[in-house]
This record gives sequence, structure tokens and C-alpha cells, in this order.
Amino acid sequence: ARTIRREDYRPPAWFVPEVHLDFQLGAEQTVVKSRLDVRRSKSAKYQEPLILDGDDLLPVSVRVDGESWTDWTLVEGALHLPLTGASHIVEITVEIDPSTNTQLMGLYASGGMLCTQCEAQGFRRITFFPDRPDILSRYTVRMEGSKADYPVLLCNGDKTDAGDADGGRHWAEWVDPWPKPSYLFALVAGDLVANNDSFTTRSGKEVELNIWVRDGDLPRTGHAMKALKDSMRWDEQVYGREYDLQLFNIVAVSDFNMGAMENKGLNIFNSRYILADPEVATDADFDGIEGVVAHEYFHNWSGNRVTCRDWFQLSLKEGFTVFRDQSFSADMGSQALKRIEDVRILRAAQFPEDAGPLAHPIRPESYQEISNFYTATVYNKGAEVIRMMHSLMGADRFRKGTDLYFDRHDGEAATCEDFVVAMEDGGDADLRQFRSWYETPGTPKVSARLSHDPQSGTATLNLSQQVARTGEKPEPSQMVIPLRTALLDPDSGEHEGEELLVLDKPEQSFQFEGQTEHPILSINRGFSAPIIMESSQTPEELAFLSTHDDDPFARFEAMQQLMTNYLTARVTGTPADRDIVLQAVGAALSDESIDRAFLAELILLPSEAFLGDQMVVVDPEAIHEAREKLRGKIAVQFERKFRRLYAQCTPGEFSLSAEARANRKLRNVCLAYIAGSQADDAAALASDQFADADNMTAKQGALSVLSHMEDKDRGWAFDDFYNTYRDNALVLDKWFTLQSLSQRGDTVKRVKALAGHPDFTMSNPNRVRALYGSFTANPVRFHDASGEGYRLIADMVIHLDAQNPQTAARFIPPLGRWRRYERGRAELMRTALEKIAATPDLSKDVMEQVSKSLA
Ligand code: HT7
Ligand code: ZN
Repeated sequence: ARTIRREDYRPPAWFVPEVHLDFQLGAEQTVVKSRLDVRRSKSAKYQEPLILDGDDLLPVSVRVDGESWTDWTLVEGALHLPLTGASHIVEITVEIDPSTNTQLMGLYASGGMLCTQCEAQGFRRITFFPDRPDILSRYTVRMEGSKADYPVLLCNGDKTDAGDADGGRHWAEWVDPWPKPSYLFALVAGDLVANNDSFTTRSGKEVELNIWVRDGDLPRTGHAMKALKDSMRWDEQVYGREYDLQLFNIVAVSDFNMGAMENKGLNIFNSRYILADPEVATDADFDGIEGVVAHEYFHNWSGNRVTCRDWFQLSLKEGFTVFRDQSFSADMGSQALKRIEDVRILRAAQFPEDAGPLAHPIRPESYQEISNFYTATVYNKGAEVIRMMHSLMGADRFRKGTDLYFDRHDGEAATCEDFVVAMEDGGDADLRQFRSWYETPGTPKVSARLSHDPQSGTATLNLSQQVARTGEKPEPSQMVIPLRTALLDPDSGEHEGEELLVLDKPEQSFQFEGQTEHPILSINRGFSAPIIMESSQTPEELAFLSTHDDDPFARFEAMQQLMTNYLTARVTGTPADRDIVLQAVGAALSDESIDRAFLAELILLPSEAFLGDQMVVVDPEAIHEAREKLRGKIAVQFERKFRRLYAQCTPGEFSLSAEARANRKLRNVCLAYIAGSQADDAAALASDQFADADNMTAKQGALSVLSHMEDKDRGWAFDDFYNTYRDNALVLDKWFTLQSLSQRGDTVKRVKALAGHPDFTMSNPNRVRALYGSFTANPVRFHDASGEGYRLIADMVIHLDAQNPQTAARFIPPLGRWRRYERGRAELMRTALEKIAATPDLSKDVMEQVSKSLA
């Protein structure tokens, strides 16, 4: 496949200021007529032909300036027209078949409706067009379809006209006044009902809000609507950004490759990020909805009003928008819990990516298939980079920077460099060296050593940074690393204020006066930089921080580090002090002042995957054993405490208040520990919780505990769950997920059996992720020494690739980490990748990931 390089970017030779589209909709055949007003760029040096991208399209007719036109060629799917004038009207007709579009890119059928997904390159599957984000056009769209099948016809912008047509058909015309790139085009036709509401902007404009769903789903749209209105208010207050159309539509669809899509004025969502009520959605699901609704809404400015010049700039909109949605969710709930969760996601998804064969900078230098670059690096590390700017500049200057960015580039397709320059100009900052974050892959390592001179009362902090060398750059850059730091009094745990230390050299030392005793170092508080900190703190120091640090993230981090150090030592057979871990957990459990949700986080063991990431050679079975042993010990030692807390967290009437949520969370953690103690009544306790639960958080928590057990209650509970929720696809996904995540020895067999279950389908990405995605997130079973798990995933990828390459390609990274595993497993993982690589007619998506993983 061809490699596209950032350095090869050339401005367009032709622009398309106006687009008219006419859709004659049908599930099996849709006729798309386009009328493009094309203008040759004044700066184009040569008479370049007009090139219109196409994917799987054939023109039925082509006209130029009103005349039938035969002088065209198809080159790699694109239509080449050797036009000579400065401007032309080009009219093209194509026919497409949404019902056979299993890739879910372009126009496709889902649950009886028709909908589109155009980012990144789906528009070229609808009609011939220069499908690149720096072509901004005004769209006028007429759509016509069966009134019975598609009573609702939606598109971007505002509806300007509608009427009935012959043969039981009807039509609507939509005009979007805002010029936009083709990836933001959207159309929906279906039998839908709306949760209708409104929002008055701060300048007094009334906006109609609709969340469109299938009839029975209407009662589950309230949380999403609240999230939308909260987001609209928050973006006005925090970024000064107002909504800019009279209408904002959201549509929920069940077959969707990702989470949601920010099409101008017509967001399309995976239904799992819209539909919720306490019976079917967990607290985490509610949070996911709030975050994704906000994310897509915030794109209206960071992505739509200011878009990306090319796909290498993806983090310009995604990193910034993730930072915005993270800040919003933190403001709506708890700053501490949100930061812990965001860092957990970063470490689980992005750190391994950055340490493996698919590592890339947040602004990649090259790609073969852009869909493969919607990654945790571009999104989550991208957000961390923006967060660091925020820390370095402070909130006020950061806001001045973003104000200038939005004003300066409104209506433009911008670059990451444009963003940084605007932050410098508007926020009076010097970000010259900071730019290395955009071009450097890999997670920087920082080592910290604190020494103390009692005579002078000086503490000296020696810091050094190490950035991984990559093939692309001979000399690694020095990063600018903002480290929020405090020195804690070793007796009281108090400190005289936090400092923002900026490490921007290979080695640097910082001195602190007036330290009569050797202080305890609290560094990278709030996870102020996305780095790996190597601080060689003693277990005593970590235990101290885990009880005394006033920064909640740092406190959590110290406990995690304490547990991690102990467990990794056990896995490698090194002696380690377990008692100090137990004391720290005991202290947390006895601390009445700790918020219950925070306590639940604090006493959670690091995941098996995270532990593996800390090891030179990963042995998933040894990690599982060591972790289970510690879990069992904590469970036995504090069983009475867990039981007491479990009883104290008994839920009252369901509410989404922070307190009620904290109770549910801690109750589930306690239940899991009680089960870990192997207590005789653990299965009964979990079964009771399952049977009595009036909400999905409690039900799922109980089922998760039961899922690992051999007990007969397990079978009963899973059957009951299935029979109750078999008609609710999103809940049924949980049924598949929990079985795939089971630590039982027969899980691979069970996953294979579930693949043949009547409710399993490869055409629904949520279901595929529920069964197989969850399985790859189950280290001890996916990495079964027999290699059965690897073969299962390889065969599935080969099968899925023919249907949905984008979703298939997302299963390569877990196999791609083969070099990190012990020899036997590494060989089996590599063999699985080679089997995929040897399959004829692989998609570009899978081919790119597999070949990079084997290279
Ligand atoms: N901007 C959206 C990206 C997206 C996407 C990309 C590739 C294929 C399918 C897709 N669906 C949505 C989502 C977002 O970040 O908001
Ligand atoms: Zn996004």
C-alpha cells in the first residue's frame, strides 16, 4: 500500500465552494446526483486536472458546464477530469447500495434506517469529491425517500423546505450555511422519534435540540439531553464558544465503528453513548454518555469551525477536544476521580502503544490507512500535551491563547503549528522547545533523586529525562516536562506549597531551602506530565504518601506504586515486604475521612495488564498468580472491614448523586474482595446482590464477581440476565463481555461457543468488541500458553476483515506486542500475525498494522 507522508502535503489545485447533492434514497439502491462548483486555485502553478476521490464508485453520468462529458478516467478509484478553465460546474450521478455496505463507512443501512459516516474518508464512497479536509464547501442537499420507511429525513444545517412526492415518497431540503469539509457531511433517513428540547445561548438565541432514537428508546435519552445542555453552557462559560445554528440534532444508531461523530449540526452516535436508565446502564455508562456527548458538541468549535488542514493534524481537533471533554467531566463531577480515570486509560491504552511497534508521535509523519491513526496517542496523549500547555501557561493565559486560535482560524483548515503559534501569541508564551511533544514518539522516562543536607537545611532534587531513540530521528529531543512538586514534612505530611518545576534539559537540579529534615518527595502531582517516573522511593515513603499526600492523584499513585513494586518483585522472585502493603491498605480502610469513591480507587490492585507493562519480559500466568495471592491476602486480612463497609454502602433509592455512586462503587469493590477471601457465603452474597439489584451497576458488579466462580449460582445468574435483557442489545453486550472477561480456565472455550450463539453477529461492532475485544483485555486467558487465544483472534480478524476492515484492524495491537512476552508465547503470537499476513486480499487497514507489527 502507498505511504502518505506529512512532508508531501500540497495545497489543493481546485476548490469547491458550493456543493448541491440530490439523494434518491433506497436501502438497496440510492442514486446520488452532485453538482459541484469547482474553482481552480489561483496559486496552482500547473494546469492540474480536477481529481475527485472515489471508493468503489462508477459514474453513471458526468456533465461539465451543462454538457455530457466523456473525457474522464478512473485512477485508483478517483475520477480524473482534465479541465482547462478557471471554474466549471461539474455534475455527476452515481448509484450506491447501502444495504451491502458492511464497512459502515459512507452511506449504510442500520436497523432499518440509512445513515452516513464520512470521517475520515467515507464521503468518497457516496460521491466523487476531493475528499480532503482542506476543501471547505457550502452544502445544499435534497433528499427523497419512502415516507413509510423513512418518515424522518435529516441532514446538516437547517431544513429549508420539505414536501410530498409521487409513489408514497417525500423529500426535504437542507442548507448548511457554514462551509465545511466533506468528512463532516451527514445524512439520516429513518423511522425515528425525538426527545425535543431547547437551549438559549448566552446571546439569547434559541436553539432547538433533538435526540433521535427508535420509538421504544425515548425514555432512555434524558441523560444525554442533560449532558448536551450542560456542555453547551460549559463551552460558553469556559471557552466563550456559542452554538451557531438554530438546530442541533443527535441520532443514535446501533451499528457504528467508533463512539460518535461530530457532523455539523447532525451528530451521529453509537447508541451505547446515548441510551441510559439505571436499570440498563452502569454509572460508568452514564459517565461515558456525558463525556462523549460533550466531546462531540465541543467539536463544533474545535474541529468544525476550525478544522484540520490534513489528517496528520488530527490531534489538533482530537487531542484538544479530549482535553476539553475531560475538563468538562471533571467540572461536572470530581476532579480527583476523573484524573485517576483518565490516567488509567492513558496508561492502559497509550503507554503500551508508545512502547510497541505501532508507536507514532501525536502528529504522525506517515500513514497508509488513516483510520489506523485514530489512536490513544492522537487522542489521549494529544490531550495530555494540551493539558501541559494549560499547566505551563496557567488558566488565564491559556484562555487568551485559545481565544486567539478560534478567532484567527475561524472558517479555516489549520495545523497543529497554527495552534501552538496562536497559544504563543495570544497567551504570551514561548513554546519553541515544547513543540517536540508533537514530533516525538515514546513515553519519556524521568528519574528523580532527592538528597538532603541537614547542615544547610537544603534538599536537592536531581532530575534527568530519557527519551526513547526512534528510527526516524537520530537525536531524541529534550522535552519540556512540567512537574508539579511538593516536599512533604516526614512527620506531619504537610508542605509549604507546591511548585511547578519545568524539566527541559537532559539533567537538572532544583534546590529547596529551609528543610530541617529529609522531606518526602511528592512529584508529578496530578500527573502533570505523561511520563514514566522512576523515583526509587522506599516502600515506607510510598506508604507515607498513600496516607498523607494532600494531592489525591499523588496519594492514589503512591499506593499503586507500592502495590506494583511488591507484585513485580514477587513475579520475578525477588524478596519484597508484603506487610507494608497490607498496612497501607489497612490505613486507607480505617481512614474515616476518605470519600468512599476515592477509597474504592485507593484499595484497587493494579491491573494484570499494567503489571505486565512494568516488566521486562511478561509472563501473564505468573502475574495473575501473584496478584491473586495478594488479593486473597488483603481480602482475608480485612474481611471484617470489607463486610462492614459493604453493609454501610447498602443502597437507598437510586440516585446519580456523587454519594450514591460512591456507595455503589465501594460496595462492588468490597464484594469482589469478600469473594477473594474464598468465604463460603461469597457466592450467595453476590447472587443476592444480583437478584436484589435495582440498577445495572450493582447487577453487573455482582455478575462480574460470579463470572469467575465455579459455583452453580454463576450459571443461574447468567441465564437470568440473558432472559431478562435478551431484547436489549446494549445490555446483551454486557452479557457477552462478562463471560469473555472471566478468569475461569474454560474461558477460551466459552468465547468460541459464544461466537456461535444466535445473538452473536459479526456485523455489529459493539457485539464484536463485547465478545472478542473483552477477551483480548483478559490477559491470563487471551495469553493462554497453548496459543489458543491468539489463534482465535487471528481467525476472527481474517473473517472480519472481509466485512469491516476498520474494526478488524483494531484487533492487531494486542498481538503486535509479541516481543514483550516470554519466548513461547512470543512465538505463538508472531505465528498468529504471520497467518493473518499470509491471507490473500487483506485490507489496507489490517495489512498496515500487521506488517508494522512483524517488522
Ligand atoms: N471524530 C470522530 C472520528 C470517527 C471515526 C473515524 C474513523 C472511522 C469511524 C469514525 N467514527 C467517528 C469521533 C470523535 O473523535 O469525535
Ligand atoms: Zn473527537
